[in-house]
Amino acid sequence: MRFPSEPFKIKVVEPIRRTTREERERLLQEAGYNLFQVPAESVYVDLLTDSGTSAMSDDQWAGMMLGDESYAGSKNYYHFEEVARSIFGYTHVIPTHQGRMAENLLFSTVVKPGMCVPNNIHFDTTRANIEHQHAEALDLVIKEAYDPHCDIPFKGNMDLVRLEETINRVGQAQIPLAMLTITNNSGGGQPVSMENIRRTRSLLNRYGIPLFFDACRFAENCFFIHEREPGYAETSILDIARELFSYGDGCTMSAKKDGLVNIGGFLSLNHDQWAQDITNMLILVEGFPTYGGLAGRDLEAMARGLREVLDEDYLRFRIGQVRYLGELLDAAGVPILKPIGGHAVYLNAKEFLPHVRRDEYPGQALVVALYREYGIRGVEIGTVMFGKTDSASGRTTYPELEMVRLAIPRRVYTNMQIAYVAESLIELYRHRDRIGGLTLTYEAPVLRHFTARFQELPPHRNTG
Ligand code: P61
Repeated sequence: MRFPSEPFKIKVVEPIRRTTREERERLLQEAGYNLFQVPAESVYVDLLTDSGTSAMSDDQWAGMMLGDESYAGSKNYYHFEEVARSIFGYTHVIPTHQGRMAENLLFSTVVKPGMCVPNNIHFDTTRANIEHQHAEALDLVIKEAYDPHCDIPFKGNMDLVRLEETINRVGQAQIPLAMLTITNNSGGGQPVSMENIRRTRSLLNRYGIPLFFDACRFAENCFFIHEREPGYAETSILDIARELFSYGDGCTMSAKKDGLVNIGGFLSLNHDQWAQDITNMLILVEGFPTYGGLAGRDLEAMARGLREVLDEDYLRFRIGQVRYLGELLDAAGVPILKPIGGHAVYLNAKEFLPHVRRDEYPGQALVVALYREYGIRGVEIGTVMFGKTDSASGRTTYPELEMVRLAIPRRVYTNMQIAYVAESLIELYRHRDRIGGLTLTYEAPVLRHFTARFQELPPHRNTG
């Protein structure tokens, strides 16, 4: 089957409300044309994120009823620890309320001012948490990752030549760890191959530098290895995951993605001294080590979710549903990033709206138009999220890619809703010349995309 059907049936439904175009127009104005500021109940299909938006299974909900809310030594922690060890294989398992806290604890413990942390591409919270330590977050993905048309199987791979150059340039003592984000979210949800991971590991070994995974979407990455990498077609997803993590020294995890939960995360690692320092900090800012900012029931749901996500039928459907949307769009000529990612389809906003100048935020303009016309919410992953304006010179640095991400929540939408999204976008693409750009009227100093405000520029301003 090219697009496998759902390997589940629906037991509970949440009604969604249709809104009128006038209502959406008003909401957009009130939100300063920032979709993060629009109430979710006024969104028809919400593709803002796949993070924390999964539908949990009946088994996970049943587990919630078995929550042991003891302050210390909750049985759910031990279950979660056992599951995490059986997949990731690292000695210490430290729960946190979500991914960025795992990042914060790790980096505040091991990263010192002036140091450098290479990654394929850092996600924005990872970058922000490293920069918060006055260190450099360096992106070293292979150059093909920046070509939206280059259709290769492992576009999330690390550029090993540049990694070695970096080590020689800054010195190994200045690199407390290197990271690999699997799949590479900011580069289009693209996987990293086992071979690249193995080679990254052996390069880092030569310099004694630890390797950590940003493991948010590890199961999706493992599925791509299963599907695409020679030698893994007969290997189970669990065994692929075990091999993959065996090349690392630890991982940070937002379980809101491939943990199939609405809240939760963790940090897992082998280094005893780091783990002790991190645990001391955890107690200060998050909670006791056997709950780490979560309820016992959340730990139970996470333990069960981590097992479920490795199911091959589930992953085949999951990756297939994202591919279904991507292929409908591609067949109609809508410009998307190739190949189609694991958790999302990424629209190429530069090609979708060639008449909107870069400094008029084509990605954000597309997000606004998609909501106004069809009630669909996507997220800009481009200049608003990653661009930087220098306050002294007023000059903006632009990221290489200008994208709109349509992230598909796990087990939430039916393929009819996905088809609605495709039809809407195909229609919007036909009328793309009616869409104008935006001007930025407010930005916060960090992670500006959450609270930025915009004004619309008149349509056709740049169409000549
Ligand atoms: C997302 F607009 N991702 O993709 P936390 N690493 C990676 C992530 O994808 C990630 C985190 C770490 C989100 C949520 C999100 O500005 C934004 O559990 C590869 O969210 O703390 C999160 O995990 C952090 C969306 C986060 C954003 C920050 O939609």
